[in-house]
Amino acid sequence: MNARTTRTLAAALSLTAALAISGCSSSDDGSSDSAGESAKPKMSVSGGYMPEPVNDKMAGAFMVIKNDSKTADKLTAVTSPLSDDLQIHETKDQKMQQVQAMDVPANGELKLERGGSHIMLMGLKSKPNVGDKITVELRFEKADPVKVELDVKERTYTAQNSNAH
Ligand SMILES: [Cu+2]
Repeated sequence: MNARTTRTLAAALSLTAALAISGCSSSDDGSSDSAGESAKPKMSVSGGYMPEPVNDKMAGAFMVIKNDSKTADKLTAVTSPLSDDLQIHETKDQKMQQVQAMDVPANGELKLERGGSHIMLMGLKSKPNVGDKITVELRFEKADPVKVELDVKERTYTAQNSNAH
């Protein structure tokens, strides 16, 4: 009588243990796919160019910066071997003014184009000529920095995707 009771009890205990283990392992499965939310935005740049500047005092740089992520970001600084003073300019009432940062919307783009927002290089170390390539590095609030090579184009050149045509 005693032995049978013990065996039944043991069986009941091991059943409980099995349930507890399977319950535990099934709750583990759900936590593997939560990486997307806090992912860093990633930028891609296209159509970068610099119109050949008149002299070595200043030059403009134009491009389209695309943010393919769900996280909004900001362009905060630009550097280049050609100049120690790169500025981010916006154009308001046909006058340009320096800003500290410029939005790159989530799943959107920041267009730097003639007559609009652009990058300005001040006090050039040499005067670029048509055919040269200029390297600039874009810094963002969240995304990793992006190095871009700009083609130096004729003074009147405008990117094909602009409204000027
Ligand atoms: Cu400017």
